[in-house]
Amino acid sequence: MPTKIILDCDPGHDDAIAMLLAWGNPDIDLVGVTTVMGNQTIDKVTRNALSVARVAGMTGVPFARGAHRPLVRQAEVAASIHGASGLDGPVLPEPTLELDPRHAVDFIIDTIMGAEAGEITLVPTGALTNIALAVRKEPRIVPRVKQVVLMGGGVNVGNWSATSEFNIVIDPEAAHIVFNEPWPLTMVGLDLTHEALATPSIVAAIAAVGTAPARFVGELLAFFGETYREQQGFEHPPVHDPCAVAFVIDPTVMEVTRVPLNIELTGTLTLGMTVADFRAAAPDTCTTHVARRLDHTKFWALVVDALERIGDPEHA
Ligand SMILES: [Ca+2]
Repeated sequence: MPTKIILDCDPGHDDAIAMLLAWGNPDIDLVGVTTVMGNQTIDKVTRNALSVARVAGMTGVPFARGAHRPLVRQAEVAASIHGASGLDGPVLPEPTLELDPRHAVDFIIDTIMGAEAGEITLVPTGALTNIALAVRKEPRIVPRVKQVVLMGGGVNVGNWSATSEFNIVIDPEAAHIVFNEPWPLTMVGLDLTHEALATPSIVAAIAAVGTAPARFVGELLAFFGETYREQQGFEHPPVHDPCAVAFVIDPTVMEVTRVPLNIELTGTLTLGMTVADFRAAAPDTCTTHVARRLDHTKFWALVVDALERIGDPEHA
């Protein structure tokens, strides 16, 4: 049985690749895509998600628009990494899918409450605003969720500040809510995703697929690679978000350690830091996990395989 996931995202170059991986992989049943502001405004990332849906030929998947700003703080976008559109590089096709009329928060609640307990996995690859709001509006979702596998944070590594990762630091209060609920939670953070580099051989393997969606990914990686070189000093770009999807598909694609995790809300230098307590064995009550050590070959093989399965939907 494929795993049912809701992908809560802010496309975003790596979010777009996460969508393609989730759609193309046969072990994932993508039951919904929800959007949250982050890499760009909610209008832009929602439109981007629908454009990616068209590129991938996605049908039968509801898309719901979510939070337009963080819980407490002003919205902050990552135009320096993702461009003015949030998905600069390729031509973005006009969306053909209609949005679900519900707010993402209501979509998430309805989907979890309407499914069997333990059926739905949440895969957030943006700020945790929608998930936090859903928990506060309907706390009964918590024991019904199979697990939360999120891209965000990092133990001793940041990208938006010295200590903090973008998805967490733009809405740390939301992250605090999500990390403190007693559901199984795996943080696929920068410790792991900085190993998911799109090296020239990976770019070549994607190009060799030879389809329009693969060319789209190639154009995304070209832009993302350039901004990551200029802004973050990376030779090849780390492709964060599909790592979280890959973990749901195949947990052996990375190593995961159970450890207490919490979010710094008051630090003057460390706001939004994901603090891991490695001092002793994790207590039995601990439900948080951190991912480290990616199987690079296995991960990228999943991405290429998904693109091969998606094929050329516009020309099918
Ligand atoms: Ca993202």
